[in-house]
Amino acid sequence: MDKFSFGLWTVGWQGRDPFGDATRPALDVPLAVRKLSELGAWGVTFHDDDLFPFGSDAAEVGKRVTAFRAALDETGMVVPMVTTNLFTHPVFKDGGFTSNDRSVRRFALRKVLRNLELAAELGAETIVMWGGREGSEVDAGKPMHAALDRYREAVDTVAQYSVDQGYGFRFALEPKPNEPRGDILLPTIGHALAFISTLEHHELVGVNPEVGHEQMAGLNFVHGIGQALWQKKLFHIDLNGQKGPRYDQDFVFGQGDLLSAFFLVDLLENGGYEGPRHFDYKPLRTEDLDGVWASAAANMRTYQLLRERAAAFRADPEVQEALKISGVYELAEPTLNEGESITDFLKGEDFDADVAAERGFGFVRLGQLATEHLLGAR
Ligand code: GLT
Ligand code: MN
Ligand code: MN
Ligand code: MN
Repeated sequence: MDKFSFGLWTVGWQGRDPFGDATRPALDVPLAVRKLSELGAWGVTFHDDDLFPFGSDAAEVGKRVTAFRAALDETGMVVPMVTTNLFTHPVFKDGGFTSNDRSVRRFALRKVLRNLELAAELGAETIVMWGGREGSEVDAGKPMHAALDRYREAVDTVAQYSVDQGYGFRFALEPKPNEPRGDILLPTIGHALAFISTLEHHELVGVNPEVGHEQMAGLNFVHGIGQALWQKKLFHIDLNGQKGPRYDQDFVFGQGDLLSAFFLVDLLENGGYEGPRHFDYKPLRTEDLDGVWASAAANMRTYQLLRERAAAFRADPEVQEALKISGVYELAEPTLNEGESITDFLKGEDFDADVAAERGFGFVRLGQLATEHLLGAR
């Protein structure tokens, strides 16, 4: 079975935006679980506040969790990932882990630590941390040195607690360059990977990159995912669609840069990623409830179609020949011979730069073959 999962906040989005009110009613959580299961999803993910309103008492939490569990048991849906909302309540307006207000930082850290128990009870393996409010608009107000110290302190504390309690979680930081803050800390995959290398528990922490977030920064998502995989840090992924550097569009997967989505699926399927195919999108504000379910199904359908197209691309003998001409197999060979000494290497060899410069790499043909497979023309 495909490991397709959805955040409860995705289909549950009511269409409220900075300019307009909700266009859809609130969605009942157990109903969303049943509906997603019917459509072929394998799992659901959530923020604490998606399941029970901020500030709920123990009785309310118990009631909501019981109803949620009943829907999970009935459908066989799993909860592979859980995350904590440190962005909606006004108390987090200057951040959670990195708020300049120390009392807010202590509250935020407790909120995350307390959410771990529920995540463990529900069998989650991954904890996502999206620091949407960790950032600033005024550079003088958020010195990076102190803010990153506090960020590191928080992530290390949470990871340590998971170790102490024997939860066995892995943590995935989700980068985003901006929105809702003018600038967000750990804005790209690269920033997050560099930050992770400074952590006490770096081995437990990876990334949860989102298609649209890297594209908002004008970056190549496929390359970012390629590097995260290479560093064995792709712990989770948020799939959606985005049309270039502008506001966070959260379109259905594929309904943005489709060619990039094709190469992404090719990479996920062949590059050793075994985690959930998690959709973090927003059903358009123009849609009614039928449109919400149609959009959820569209994410999964597009992923499957792209996987089929990518497999056909890989299996095509003409593609294999084009890959050879382009030097793709050659790139996998180490540049030095096995055991070759640098001194020997420096002696040089027959090489004519002008002759080597005549080589055409044939990348356009390769790109065209991909486009034709994507279009179903081959
Ligand atoms: C929020 C954000 C997403 C994150 C979610 C996890 S919450 O909707 O826009 O990109 O993945 O906290
Ligand atoms: Mn996301
Ligand atoms: Mn987004
Ligand atoms: Mn989002």
